[in-house]
Amino acid sequence: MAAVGTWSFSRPAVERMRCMLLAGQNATDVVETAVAEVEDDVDTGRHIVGRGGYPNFKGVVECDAAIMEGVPGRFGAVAALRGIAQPCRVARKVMEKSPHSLLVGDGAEAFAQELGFTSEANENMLSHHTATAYREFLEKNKPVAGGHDTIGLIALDLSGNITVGVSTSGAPFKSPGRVGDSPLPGCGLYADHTVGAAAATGDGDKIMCYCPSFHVVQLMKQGSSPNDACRAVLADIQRRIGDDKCFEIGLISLNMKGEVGAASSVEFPYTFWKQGLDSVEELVINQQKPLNI
Ligand code: SD4
Repeated sequence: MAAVGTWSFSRPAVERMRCMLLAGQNATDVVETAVAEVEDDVDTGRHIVGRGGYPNFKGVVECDAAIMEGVPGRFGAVAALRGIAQPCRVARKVMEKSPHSLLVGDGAEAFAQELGFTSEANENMLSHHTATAYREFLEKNKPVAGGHDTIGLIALDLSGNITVGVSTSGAPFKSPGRVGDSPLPGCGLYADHTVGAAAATGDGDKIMCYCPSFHVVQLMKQGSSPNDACRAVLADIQRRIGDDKCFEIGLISLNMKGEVGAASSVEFPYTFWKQGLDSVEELVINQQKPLNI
């Protein structure tokens, strides 16, 4: 059993996953529940996840979320979804109840409503902070400083099931309809029950050009440790585009032995727990210099 999450703010979510895994719960329930709690809370995953996320440039919060099990073909996602506080739960329903794998915009919202989710007014999706930030953006064209806070969580349960989930409100003040890497399989997340799983966070418009989560899992399949796989994928991107031009990307991974790995082009804290540890731990990856491998 093991659990890992992106950024420092994932600590309570990883703690939640630890408790659920120790209680024998299934990896998908664990990931869905932990992601959904972050989504619905305006103060956790501040400003970039679910309720309380930054809106698009029209002032509307639009969320991307996905869930993928290690079992072949088990993937569901939603993108540019409005008015639903827990998009990851809708993504799971797409995986389980829809003949499709990815639903977007109005179609995703209609699907959620059919399954009993409540659509909320946009003002309920904004927090005091994000509503103020949006007004400042309109009045002074003031961009948001920093703030990459997509939640990515991976869980490996007692029975050896692995599941990865991601959720984000995406780039602050993005174009309406903009979709990032998070709901795209291979880009924001990937899982293969023979190997392990990976998730990405950072500049999704760039990340999606490199399928880094798929690449990490493929390297693990060829024998790399989770850490080496993440580092090699980042090094490959840096080599291809030039180290000084590398965009923001953080990667986490977990293999079926419960080993955790990460790499990042920026300072990147991540949190994890594995069987044998008494509590959730946090490690900080410092910006990875290009590797000659
Ligand atoms: C996106 N990758 O939509 C997401 C944003 C993110 O931490 O990861 N922020 O581009």
